Amino acid sequence: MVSNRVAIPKGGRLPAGGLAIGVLAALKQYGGLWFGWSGEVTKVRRIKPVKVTQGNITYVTIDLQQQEHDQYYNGFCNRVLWPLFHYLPQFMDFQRDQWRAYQTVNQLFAHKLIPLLKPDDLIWVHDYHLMLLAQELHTAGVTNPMGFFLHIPFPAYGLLRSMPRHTRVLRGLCHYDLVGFQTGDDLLAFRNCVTNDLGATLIDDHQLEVAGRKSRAGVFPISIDMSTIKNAARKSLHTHTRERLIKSLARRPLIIGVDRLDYSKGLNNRLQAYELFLEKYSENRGKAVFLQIAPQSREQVRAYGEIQRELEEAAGRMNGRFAEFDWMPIRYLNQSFGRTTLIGFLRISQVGLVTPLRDGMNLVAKEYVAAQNPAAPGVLILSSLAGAARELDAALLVNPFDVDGVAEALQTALNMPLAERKERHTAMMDVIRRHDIRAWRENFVQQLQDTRK
Ligand code: ADQ
Repeated sequence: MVSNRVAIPKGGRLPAGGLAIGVLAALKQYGGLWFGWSGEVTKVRRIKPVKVTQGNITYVTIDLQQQEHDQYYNGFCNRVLWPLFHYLPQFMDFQRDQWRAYQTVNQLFAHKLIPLLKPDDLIWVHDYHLMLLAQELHTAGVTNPMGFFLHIPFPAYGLLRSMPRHTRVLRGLCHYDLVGFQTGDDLLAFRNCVTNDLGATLIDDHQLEVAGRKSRAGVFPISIDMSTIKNAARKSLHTHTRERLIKSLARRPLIIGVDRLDYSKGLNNRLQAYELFLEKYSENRGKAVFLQIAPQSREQVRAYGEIQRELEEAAGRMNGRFAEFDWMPIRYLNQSFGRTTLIGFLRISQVGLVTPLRDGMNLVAKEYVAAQNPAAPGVLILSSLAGAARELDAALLVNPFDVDGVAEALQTALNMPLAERKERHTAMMDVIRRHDIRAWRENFVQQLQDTRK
């Protein structure tokens, strides 16, 4: 496995990020090597990568230098690719130096990875940071099968064209033997882009050819490890944090949101919707409690600092406006929690509020469903613009830009009869059980192996 950042678990704690959680769950199954950035930014890079083995996984990491970190990671990755691929071009800020750094770091990864490769290795690369890696490895003569999985959405051609160097990125992607997406929409957009931009020939629904090189492209919706969530939910029943939260609620219904603090997660619109909900359905004042957990991420990118300030203001204003001496409408936390605690919080919430403006998949939506007590499940309110909505269509689907619609959905969710809650929950559990993290990994690896033929 290769990804920008390698997340070595420390004391049972994982970083708050879907990629790390998905990759780790998949690696644990059969073991393997995970290569990428250590998270350290140094003046002078250590010559030898650092190697750590835990159980059946070996983690090999390299450091980035300050300029690479600024221009590749904070620059081209998070100021260009991330906003554009999430259909939010207003946050895009392209600079040529950043593109050059993106190329250089992809080369660096190739260069450091090559000595670690064995002839029969399958190479599975993750996410938008490393779209040129296969090309670099090919240039260096590596012939192992190479697969790529995009964790975020793939934009429509009309939008992708607004990104300078998009043709180079598309060409880079076509060097992979297999390119995987979260949903059919992403795959369709990709096929459309490569035919329009590179003149690719579509051989069939899954194969394409560019400049004499054949690749496969398919849909592999990422999922969760159901047994891990179920165990965490069971363990959480005996935790002190759960008791404290229940006590603090004093039988009031809990609405929960759990997201990395990111403008793509629609937190501003979500807070507005909750405020409107309290305004319109005043019987919920003094009752409903909204717990929004949003650990900070990418603090060095300006847009993230701005959204953080906006959210603090919105939460403060709402509490100032509606709070009573013994009730606060919103509890807004920038903290990360251990898995058991977090899953325990999801389990006791009557409503899971997941309303990104765009999301590749959104694992929190699936975790919320899996964490519920089947005898009295809560209701998932889910953005129709999250990849997860393609599978979890038994959730209450909302458009996150329609603030009135989200406020209405909150009212519907809190008043939904038990029979309907159970019916929706069962339907969603059936999907998650059939397509869990194991299915994601096995389908991808099987298809990557098939490309050897
Ligand atoms: P993310 O954008 O990080 O992932 P998501 O899929 O929701 O989004 O995953 C977040 C993960 O971090 C979840 O497992 C969640 O439980 C955990 N988490 C969030 N906040 C936490 C907190 N405060 N404490 C502890 N854990 C926390 C990217 C894409 C998604 C895609 C995933 C996987 O943006 O669309 O679903 O990769 O492909």
